[in-house]
Amino acid sequence: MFRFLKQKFFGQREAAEAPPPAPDASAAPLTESPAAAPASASTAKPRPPAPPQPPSAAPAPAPVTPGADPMAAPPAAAAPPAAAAPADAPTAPAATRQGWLGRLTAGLRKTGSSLTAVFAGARIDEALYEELETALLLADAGTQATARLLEDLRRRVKAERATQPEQVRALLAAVITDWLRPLQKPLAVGAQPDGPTVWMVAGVNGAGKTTTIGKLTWHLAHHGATVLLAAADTFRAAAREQLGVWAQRNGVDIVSQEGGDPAAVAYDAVTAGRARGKDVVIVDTAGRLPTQLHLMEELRKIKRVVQKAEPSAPHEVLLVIDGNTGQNALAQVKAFDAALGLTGLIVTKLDGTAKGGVLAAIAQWTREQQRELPVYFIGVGEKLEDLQPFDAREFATALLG
Ligand SMILES: Nc1nc2c(ncn2[C@@H]2O[C@H](COP(=O)(O)OP(=O)(O)OP(=O)(O)O)[C@@H](O)[C@H]2O)c(=O)[nH]1
Ligand SMILES: [Mg+2]
Repeated sequence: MFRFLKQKFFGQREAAEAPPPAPDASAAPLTESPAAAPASASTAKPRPPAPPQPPSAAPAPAPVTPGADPMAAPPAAAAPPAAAAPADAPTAPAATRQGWLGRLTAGLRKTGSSLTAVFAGARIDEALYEELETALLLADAGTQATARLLEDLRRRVKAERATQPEQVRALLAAVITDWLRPLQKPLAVGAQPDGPTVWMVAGVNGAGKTTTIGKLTWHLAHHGATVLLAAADTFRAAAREQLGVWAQRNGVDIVSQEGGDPAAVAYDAVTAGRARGKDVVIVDTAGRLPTQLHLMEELRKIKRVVQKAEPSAPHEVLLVIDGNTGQNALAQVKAFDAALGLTGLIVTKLDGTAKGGVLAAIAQWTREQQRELPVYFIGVGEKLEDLQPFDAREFATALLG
């Protein structure tokens, strides 16, 4: 899920396999009333996360409660990771992963079934490619990505001498996997020698920013990372309270301020994060449309001020996109990137009516720009385990079966 780069995390795999900090946290839907949180808590510590194991700890003797940790790997038969290598946080156990994939598959079914329907009893002819073109365009893949995908498919069909539509379907899954693979990358924690890793999170209203931050915080805390949240959405009390609920639920610090300047909150948070020795500071920002120029300017200011607090920060500028936004998602990527210089994306709500093809369009855009813009996570629901790292092959499989 994450790529931990600091020495303190090496050997954290055992800690990550311990039961989660709160027994109900893994399954709790995010419908908790924001009113349950203190309005402007500076520190919320009712439920401290599981204490990290010392780096040299032997494999945890405590039994792993099946299903208790959505992110823990199955008990490892393999040796612990080498002390000198960066620690990749384990992925979910097979059962959880399966459930999550099921939700992704169900979410993408509309697109998937229209793509797979093309292969039902079809012959491999021009009509098949035309139908595939229509299905990909309807899935929001965009004209250029669609053309490139079909070009690659034709090439592979020829090279493989495929004669059955089923073979073409498998080849299309491989084509889509390869197309999306450049978007796949773990999110790094601790790349800089000292001070916290700072992530700034932006997006349009209701995209899922705060919820995603809450989920990320839980997963980070669960892997032994200390987190501080910055409620740089200072306009709405409900926004602060919503983040406060997450801070409380995860037992992490939050810097929040009634009214006031979002950039000042972000500055305070980064400074406090360093002073308190936190591993990660996550800055939540208010939703905004790229057309609201003064609000986009405010985002730029938050970024500048974060840089003042810590010259190497923000280490990630993440855009959260609602997967249901279709082609407009690409417009959002371009606009927020122009304003902020994005380093990564998180696509939420792929359990809804999202068609999924927009990831192909984003992959096309990153190729055109000759740059890297990973989709670090995708969200397929409101539970903690519904946020998972993006995996190109899984995604293509969910689309095409
Ligand atoms: N179905 C589904 N709902 C989600 C997902 N992620 C977030 N949500 C829901 O989307 C709604 C909006 O989420 P927020 O996290 O408040 O969105 P936001 O971007 O912080 O919103 P603003 O701060 O108002 O701009 C909430 O009801 C979340 O529970 C997801 O992956 N799937
Ligand atoms: Mg929010």
